[in-house]
Amino acid sequence: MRRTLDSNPEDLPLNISIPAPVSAAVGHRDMANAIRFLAIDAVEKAKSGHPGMPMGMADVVTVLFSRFLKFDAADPMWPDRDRFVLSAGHGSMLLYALLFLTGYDGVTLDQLKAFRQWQSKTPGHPEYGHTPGVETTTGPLAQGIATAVGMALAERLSNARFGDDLVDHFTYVMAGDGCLMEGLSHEAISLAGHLKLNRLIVLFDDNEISIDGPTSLSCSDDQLARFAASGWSVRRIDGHDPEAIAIALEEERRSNCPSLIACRTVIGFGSPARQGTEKIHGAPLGVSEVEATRKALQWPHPPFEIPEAVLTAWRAIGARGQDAHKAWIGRTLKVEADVLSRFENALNGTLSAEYDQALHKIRDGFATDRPSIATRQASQQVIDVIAAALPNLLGGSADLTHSNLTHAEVQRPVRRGCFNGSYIHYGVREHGMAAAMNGIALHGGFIPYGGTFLTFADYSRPAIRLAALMGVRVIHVMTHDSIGLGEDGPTHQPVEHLASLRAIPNLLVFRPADAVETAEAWDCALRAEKRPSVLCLSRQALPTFRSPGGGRNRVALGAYLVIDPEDERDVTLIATGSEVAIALDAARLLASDNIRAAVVSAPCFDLFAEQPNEYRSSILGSGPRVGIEAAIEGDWSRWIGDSGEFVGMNGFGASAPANVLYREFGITPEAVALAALRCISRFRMKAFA
Ligand SMILES: Cc1ncc(C[n+]2csc(CCOP(=O)(O)OP(=O)(O)O)c2C)c(N)n1
Repeated sequence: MRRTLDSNPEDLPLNISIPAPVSAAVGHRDMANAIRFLAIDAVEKAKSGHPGMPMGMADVVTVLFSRFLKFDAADPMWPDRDRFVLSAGHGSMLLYALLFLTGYDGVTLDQLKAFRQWQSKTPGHPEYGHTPGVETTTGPLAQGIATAVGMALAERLSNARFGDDLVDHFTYVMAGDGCLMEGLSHEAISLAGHLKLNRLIVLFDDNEISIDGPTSLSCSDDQLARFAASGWSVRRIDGHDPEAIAIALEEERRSNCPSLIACRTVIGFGSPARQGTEKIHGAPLGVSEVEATRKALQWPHPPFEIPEAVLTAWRAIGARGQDAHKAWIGRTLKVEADVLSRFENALNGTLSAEYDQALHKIRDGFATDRPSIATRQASQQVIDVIAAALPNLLGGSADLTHSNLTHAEVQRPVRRGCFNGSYIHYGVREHGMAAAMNGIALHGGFIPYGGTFLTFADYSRPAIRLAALMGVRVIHVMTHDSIGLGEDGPTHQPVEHLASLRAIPNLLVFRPADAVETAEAWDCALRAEKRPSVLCLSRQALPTFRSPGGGRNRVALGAYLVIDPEDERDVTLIATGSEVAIALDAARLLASDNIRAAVVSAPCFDLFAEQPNEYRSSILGSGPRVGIEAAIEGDWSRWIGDSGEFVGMNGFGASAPANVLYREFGITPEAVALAALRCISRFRMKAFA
């Protein structure tokens, strides 16, 4: 697998021909310098940013975009385009310069001049959905490479379903030393190598510099050996030699496994005083050094001025893919109507009519049968029926399939060379799984879900946060959601996780209380096209309290009344998940003392917060309130107010059977009833005062 080829043309197999440079009129040097100086000038104007990486990698991306990348700047969302992921997101000006030069709509010279400014299309780091041509949000190092693994996997999965005519593209990643130092990169590299994702090519900006100085300060890894050990095809080239870059790309595109091309570059290439040092990583060059760099690189043009011939050549590159694009459209017209409609439905993430029926049927079945099962088991039953109705549902787990209960009967495993399966064994790689799911969702064609224990949400949190920031539909199935998991003890018992996940904007955190709510939570998550979701599910069995009738999805309201005393209520008990049953028992205890308690199930704080004020007030009531959740209090005061009480955890859990833990930590119907009485009396005292 390991190659020592130094990109000597004589080493090439005879049948390989390398695409020629696109423009005969303009040389490679000027094409690459256009990128360098747009980056230099934009950083200079913004007085902040990272010029070093774009200056160093300009030669590599010039060759990639001009001779290899399949794209059509006029249609950034063409499904069969190659993906280009800038994992080293701090070098965002590299990408913005390319998008401007190749002619992406809206990425104008004025936008480059507004680099890093309020509401510009050129924010500090690339943001998906904000700038056309940006395939994923990057900046947190290694997220890009790990997301790209998901994209490359989605490409193979789609290809297996729809064939070469519709799906046949590469995913290119530009990653730096920082990306490869991050632990996440290991999970990503390992998974990609295992699955032999041969359409994935990583261009490593092998400049041996990071912020603190030479990478030798902190890292001695032999990156080529490391990737090779994970089953990658690897090589090192001179990243400033266009022909070496072209040969490497051409060869690696034919590899039967993922490829790493370590491009030995000089950071800040062309800056006489700073190149090759950390000084050029993340600071403007300054007027005199910019001048010196212009001279050194023979680029006499004023800031932001691209000579017409150079711009024309770059624009031709932006249009180079139009023929391939047209040919692809032609092929789509030739495929059978039902294949095309399946393809379109997959790309649009459509929920089929069969899905609607299946979901309603199982939800109503739960309401009628009222099973006493764990919500993870209810989820398993939901997945079983919806997977059969949703061909674009893509399951998986980080090696906890049998605990998360995430595998549907109809799902066959995805394996290397066998991509028509729909269940991914992500291995013990929670972070890699979460990032790959982002890539799968961004690529399109699938709705990914993946399982782990809720306590390990911490391992995947950075990728979950990015999913929320990007607004992509990925579904995290996180089971064993409280001390209710019992004997595994405090390492496995989440206490702060609900609060910390709820703190992420644009993330839906569901904690269903019974089988019916579990089905409804799945429905909400699947319909949330622009938001990720976390389904927090119990290990232990919970009674079903919802009854048949009323087709309305109550979970979609975020919170609703389970017990609604007909007259005035004395107190409102608000609970989530497994604690709703405790609240219901507490209400019964209070009723025996003639205290009228309303019980609210609040499976999703985020959705409840979005309801109109009147609805929220009608649910919460105007009297005293008690919140119950086997977790730390977090921002429960939002719902219970200053005079409310919270019954939950104050610290970590412990190892014991669940019922013992609930008793010892005081999360019982009796404790809730007492808290309610205290609240009521405080409330009345206040009223009299
Ligand atoms: C997870 C994460 N940690 C830290 C940073 C801050 N940071 C941005 S770039 C960088 C150094 C990256 O070095 P390298 O990849 O070699 O980039 P180069 O210096 O070659 O541009 C760091 C630490 C970050 N963006 N993401």
